[in-house]
Amino acid sequence: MTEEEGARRAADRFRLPGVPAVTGLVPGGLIHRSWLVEAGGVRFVLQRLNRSVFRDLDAVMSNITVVTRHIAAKLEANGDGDAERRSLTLVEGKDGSDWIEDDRGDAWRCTLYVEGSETRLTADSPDDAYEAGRAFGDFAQLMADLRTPLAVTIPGFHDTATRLAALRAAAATDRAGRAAGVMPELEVISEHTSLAHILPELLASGALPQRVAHNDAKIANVLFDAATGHAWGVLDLDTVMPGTALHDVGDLIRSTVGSAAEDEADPRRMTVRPAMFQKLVQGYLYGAGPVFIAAERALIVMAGRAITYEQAVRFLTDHLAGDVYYPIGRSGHNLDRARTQLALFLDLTARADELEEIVAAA
Ligand code: GN1
Ligand code: MG
Repeated sequence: MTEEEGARRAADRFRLPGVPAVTGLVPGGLIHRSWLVEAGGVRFVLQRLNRSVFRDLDAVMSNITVVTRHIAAKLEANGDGDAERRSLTLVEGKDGSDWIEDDRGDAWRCTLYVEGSETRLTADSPDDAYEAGRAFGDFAQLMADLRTPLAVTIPGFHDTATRLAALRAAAATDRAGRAAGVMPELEVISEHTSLAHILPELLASGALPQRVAHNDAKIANVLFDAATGHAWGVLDLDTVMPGTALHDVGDLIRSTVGSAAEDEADPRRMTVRPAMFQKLVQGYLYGAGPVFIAAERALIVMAGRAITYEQAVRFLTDHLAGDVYYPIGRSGHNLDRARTQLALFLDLTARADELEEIVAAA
């Protein structure tokens, strides 16, 4: 059975308004595999979920249900009837469940495809950066009064110290025989390990509020109106969990402010674009409003550096482990990703004062 046939059979098990046809792959995400499906003239996104990354799918799906219902209820209360575009709409399985398991043990879920939307891998203009910031700022504001506790679906997801320990272990084991080739990268990483502790310590001491964070706040997870460039909302709620808004601000900086894609093969092409940073911060502050407090604002630049650093650590770890977590499209792909993240991290660090001034004026 081909992968596409597997997808078609899985689609059959959801409550769709007609006989489903698989019309193509949805590119982008690194962890799941997604297809476009059409049924009864309506389009859907069908996803085969990565069960080794998300071990408790019931908890993941229950977090998503809690969050999407909360968003829909708030939008409705505000007289904003746009929930289908501004948030995810899950389609039930024929058995009433929110995800299904096929006879091979693969897990699937289905959501409504938002017609007229598009996604971007990076910001092409300062307007894109503003809109991405605003969409995630809105998300923080919408989540601020969510009282239902969310499950921790991946413990330590943004615990940079744990990520560093995994890198050290991967370098020591050197399973793929690649450690000798990444000494300069390991060196740079070890010069900045103190960054790993800042956010966790401030969270633990209560100096930073714990919030519902998206935790994968890259610009690729923003849903844009293809005609106007306006952002409708955010996608990919798999990692919504307790955390800090700064995890999201940091990931937005990582994915939006740089001049190249996260997997650019030539790290010299990755530099900071201050105009993008300015618009991103303005958009975020506008969306989040008073919910985002001064203690958080003071750490925006640091968060961008910390999350970019963490992502470099994660990509380098996977390179050393033999590319077992992030799928690769070419040899050395995870090394390219790690080097390009490090280049961005170093430029964010070199220009931190300039970026602090931009935050102060935003
Ligand atoms: C993964 O699968 P995707 O593209 O949504 C990863 C994120 C990384 C991101 C880097 C569960 O996200 O943490 O920041 O790749 N998701 C998980 O592009 O590990
Ligand atoms: Mg994700």
